[in-house]
Amino acid sequence: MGPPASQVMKTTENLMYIFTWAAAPVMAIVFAIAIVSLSNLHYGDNPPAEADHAIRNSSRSNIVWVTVSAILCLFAVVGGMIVLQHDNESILDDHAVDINVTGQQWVWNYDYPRSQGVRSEELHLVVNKPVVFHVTSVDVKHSFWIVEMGVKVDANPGVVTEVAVNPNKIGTYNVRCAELCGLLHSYMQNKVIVQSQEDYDNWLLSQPKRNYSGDPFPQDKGEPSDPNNKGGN
Ligand SMILES: [Cu+2]
Repeated sequence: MGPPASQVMKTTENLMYIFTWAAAPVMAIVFAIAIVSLSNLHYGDNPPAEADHAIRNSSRSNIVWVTVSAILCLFAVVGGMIVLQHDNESILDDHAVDINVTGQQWVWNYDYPRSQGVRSEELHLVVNKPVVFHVTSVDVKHSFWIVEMGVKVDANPGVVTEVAVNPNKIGTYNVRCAELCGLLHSYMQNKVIVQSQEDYDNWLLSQPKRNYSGDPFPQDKGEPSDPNNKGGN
């Protein structure tokens, strides 16, 4: 995976680093106890009497154990909520761009509302402009995943799910399907191009228009027999 291409992914990555380092001493203690227990360094063939459980019977060590666990859990919950809050901010942003995402075995298609019906198989986004994805599927369950942006949401037939992100780095990234959806599931991937507003506008102008009104979801799914359908590539 390349470097993070959104603040959400950056924060998620930081959170993972923090948890890895926080978990490292716990792992060290567990391994140390396991090694001592499995070796002859311990009590050997003469274990102590059953009543001799200095740690299990100590209320002080129990209090410390419960308090530390609670603080770590609370930290995980609050950290996760802060990360997810970034998504919500993008959804509520008035300047957010809406893009309809349709999964089908085994491609992703993108429709750009207010573009007179531009549809692409390669996702184009504007740098530093929040985008809200309206995601659905025309056949089985898929999962829309922009790897480097930390975006992942189910694509279910008959339902529109939403997810938002603010791409903050110009470049080319990856979309994958994250839900096993049939034979060619592993090939269900394409590129995301994050570009400047100017490049994006030029790209949009250069695309064939299908002249659909820009409703949230077109009834026309682009059947090959439709003479007006020059979308896709
Ligand atoms: Cu899929």
